[in-house]
Amino acid sequence: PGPTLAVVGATGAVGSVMLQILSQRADIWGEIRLIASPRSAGRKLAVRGEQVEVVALTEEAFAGVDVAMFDVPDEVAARWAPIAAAKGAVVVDNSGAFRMDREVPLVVPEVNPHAVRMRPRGIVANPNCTTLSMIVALGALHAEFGLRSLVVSSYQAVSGAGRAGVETLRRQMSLVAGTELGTSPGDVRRAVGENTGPFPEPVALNVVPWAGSLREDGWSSEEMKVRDESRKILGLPQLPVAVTCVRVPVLTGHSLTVHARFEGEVTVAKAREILATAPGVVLYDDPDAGEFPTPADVVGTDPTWVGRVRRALDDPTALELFVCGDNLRKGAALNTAQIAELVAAEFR
Ligand code: 2RA
Repeated sequence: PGPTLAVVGATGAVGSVMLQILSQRADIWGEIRLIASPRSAGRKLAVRGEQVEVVALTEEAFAGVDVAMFDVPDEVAARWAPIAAAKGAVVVDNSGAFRMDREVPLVVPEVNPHAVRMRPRGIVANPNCTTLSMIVALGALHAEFGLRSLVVSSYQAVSGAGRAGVETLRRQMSLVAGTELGTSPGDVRRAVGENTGPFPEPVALNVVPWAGSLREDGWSSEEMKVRDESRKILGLPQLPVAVTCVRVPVLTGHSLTVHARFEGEVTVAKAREILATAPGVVLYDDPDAGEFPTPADVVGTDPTWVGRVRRALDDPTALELFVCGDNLRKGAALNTAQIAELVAAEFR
């Protein structure tokens, strides 16, 4: 049998997608053990066509586990990932707890697969979904052109904030649907009420220029993640990166506009050739035919979709792109599964 896999956080928004992905990909695993908070223990969840009982997160739950995927909040990962690693599991962690740890590689299999082997703590980190939604396309362009700087704006779906984000948008949409709301200041806010869930403002009929928590000088944690993680994954520690993160009323599918400046002149033809052939990327870009990716069309798919490829009007070294991807799949569960598969290959 193959290596034993543990899925920690199996009942969460990303955990649920993980179980689907594990059921769809080539089955390389022996036992798949589902682990969650004691509250969820005893529930049965489907994986690989079988009902598997969820066990509570305890030290004993990691006995015999070769690879443990973690899809849990930062503080839970910070406490439990080292415990799982001490028990002998290689941890693939999707929280923010270890991403910038020098002794923890931050891996995107299409971009820096070699990094997975350098893991002195026994932990490999999975990037944040916003970084992941663009980095495969950017990595491919960087390999050819050499990236010099990035200016990025995100259009992030509510499922990035977990089940609470999805429930908040659904509830707010039901309150504003079929009304005349959105025509006078504050009418949407009054209609949806005080409780705006994980978001600082109403997200239905709105866009919210904020994701994450407050960091120095007005930056959000999400913006810092996109900058710091992009630098680490691409191996460009000084890369200038300017980011603005925005939440939009989309259930699943993060999008980004990207202004990427390179070492020398670029052409759209070459960029299109790279994007059309890069593993994990789909170029969908025919403005004549009105074709470009949107979250409503890419949700539930695996690739990074790229459209609106243009050369900057005022800078022949820069490209403008619109990038779109499923934040729960490549943005989270799929990349984690791909990393776990790289690790599992070492067991053969
Ligand atoms: C978000 N990227 O979309 C965050 C979650 N990891 O809220």
